[in-house]
Amino acid sequence: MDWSIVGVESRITSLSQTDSGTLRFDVQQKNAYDKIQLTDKATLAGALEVTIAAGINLTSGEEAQFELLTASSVNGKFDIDPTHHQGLGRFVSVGYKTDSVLLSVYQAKPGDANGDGIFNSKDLIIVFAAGEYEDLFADNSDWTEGDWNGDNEFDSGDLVAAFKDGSYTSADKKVQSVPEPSMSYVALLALGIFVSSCLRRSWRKLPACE
Ligand SMILES: [Ca+2]
Ligand SMILES: [Ca+2]
Ligand SMILES: [Ca+2]
Ligand SMILES: [Ca+2]
Repeated sequence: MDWSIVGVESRITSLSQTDSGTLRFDVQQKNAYDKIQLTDKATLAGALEVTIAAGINLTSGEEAQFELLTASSVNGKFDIDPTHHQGLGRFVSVGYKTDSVLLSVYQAKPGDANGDGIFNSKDLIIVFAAGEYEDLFADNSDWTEGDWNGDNEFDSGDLVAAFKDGSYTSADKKVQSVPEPSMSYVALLALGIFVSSCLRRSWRKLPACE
């Protein structure tokens, strides 16, 4: 199924997708996107493709949800769905409910490398493990590898941008009210720069920091 313009498809009552089938949706704006409304059941098995227009500008930390499909019941899942990082901190995921399929588009805050809604030590571990901090290769880092200011490099400018944003938390999971940071911005920035300079020392075979 494919539409050149966005719209609601409600002429069909049920849907049975095969393994080789592909459902394509366009998301043009927060309130303008393709949707399938079924009165009977939906069976999913193939691929889901979603084209999201650049024009749906989300602010930092904002999540938009799109109800792509509603049915009396949703059985199965797509074999292939667009759950991934799309670039520049935009994370897309697909959620399945008993009677609907939801697409979530989330604009992560600087520092939130894995797009789980919080910036914590896990994100720092992820980006330093990627090993691209001030490396010798040009334009080789994306958001999940520490580039939080969009210049395709992971360097001190990204740590500054992330800690300045002030969303760092010691919490392990996203909670409704984000707790106050347990350390000050300055202390965390110093820690980040210390860690990164240690990593660079060990990379350059200089004595590592004790
Ligand atoms: Ca995170
Ligand atoms: Ca680089
Ligand atoms: Ca990379
Ligand atoms: Ca950068």
